[in-house]
Amino acid sequence: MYLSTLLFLILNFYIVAPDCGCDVSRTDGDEHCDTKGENLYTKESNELPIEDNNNTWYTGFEKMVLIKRADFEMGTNEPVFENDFEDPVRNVTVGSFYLDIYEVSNKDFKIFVEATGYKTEAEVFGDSFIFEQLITEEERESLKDFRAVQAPWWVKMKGVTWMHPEGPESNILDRMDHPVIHVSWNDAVAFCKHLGKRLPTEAEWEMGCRGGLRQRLYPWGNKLNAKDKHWANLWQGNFPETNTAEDGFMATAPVTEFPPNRFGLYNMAGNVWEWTQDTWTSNKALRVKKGGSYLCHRSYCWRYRCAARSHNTRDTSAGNLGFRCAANVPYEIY
Ligand SMILES: *[C@@H]1O[C@H](CO)[C@@H](O)[C@H](O)[C@H]1NC(C)=O
Ligand SMILES: *[C@@H]1O[C@H](CO)[C@@H](O)[C@H](O)[C@H]1NC(C)=O
Ligand SMILES: [Ca+2]
Ligand SMILES: [Ca+2]
Repeated sequence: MYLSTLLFLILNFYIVAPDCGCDVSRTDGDEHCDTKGENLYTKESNELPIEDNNNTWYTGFEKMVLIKRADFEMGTNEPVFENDFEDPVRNVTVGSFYLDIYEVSNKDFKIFVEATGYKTEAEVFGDSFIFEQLITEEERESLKDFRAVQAPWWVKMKGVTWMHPEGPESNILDRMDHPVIHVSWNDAVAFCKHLGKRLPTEAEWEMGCRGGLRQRLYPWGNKLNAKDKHWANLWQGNFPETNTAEDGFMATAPVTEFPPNRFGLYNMAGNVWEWTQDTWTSNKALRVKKGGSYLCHRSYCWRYRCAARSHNTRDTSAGNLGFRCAANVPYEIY
């Protein structure tokens, strides 16, 4: 009796324990079982003090936060995507800099365009990439020859621009506070430059994302849905068929949504991918983007981790790719 109970427990452990539903079916939409790194989660570790990283508002730039010079551990020793060069963990020293607390919004971008007459690359080229579920069946059918080979849910559509994110008939009037999308790396650089700012380096971006926490998966810690809440605008459901939008958003969310991290930064993970200055590790023609987007689901794009990274060419634009700016700190306050 005793032995059989013990056997039962052991068998059950070996059969059941490795299978929390993540390994067998990674598309079942169960986002609650992040096995990798979850063991690191404790309340205390998610409440580490941010030494030497006091949030201070700088009056020279609106809505930016000062991130003070510090070392931080960049990357991960548990890379999820080997080809993304996420590993290893290494100490990187980042000098003091300012970072926008929000992704650049449509409203911000409109002010820039009105002041400068700037034309984005999507406007110049006449098209941009859009996620197929955001357009009609007829549009999808007519565009079937314009799909991205490795990601057939992306279609290149004519007339898609930051002002018309789902084609000429669409507009942004009811989402001026959402992140600007369909902007290329070159567009992002031009915007930041106009304000006396610049794109963050990848190290700056990742330091901001981590918000003073050491080696956590996300800006808020290791649990995706800590306290049974949604902390970022991601994808819930089976990608790419079903978006249940449990987090409240099918596509982009206002840049002010979801709780900020300890540095006061919003939507570092999710909502839209964000361009950085850096060139890609194995191809200098590509630029690094960080943070994942509202289309990211653990099953195929677990890239809303701070260590995760991806890339695009400098002239690429898409419906899930935006940016925020950084700025240098004047020497007096170093
Ligand atoms: C951060 O703020 C605390 C409390 O206000 C202060 O004691 C500390 O000196 C500050 N640290 C830095 C680096 O400014
Ligand atoms: C980074 O530096 C800290 C402080 O010196 C140290 O404790 C830690 O082990 C270092 N991490 C790595 C990956 O070298
Ligand atoms: Ca969502
Ligand atoms: Ca983001």
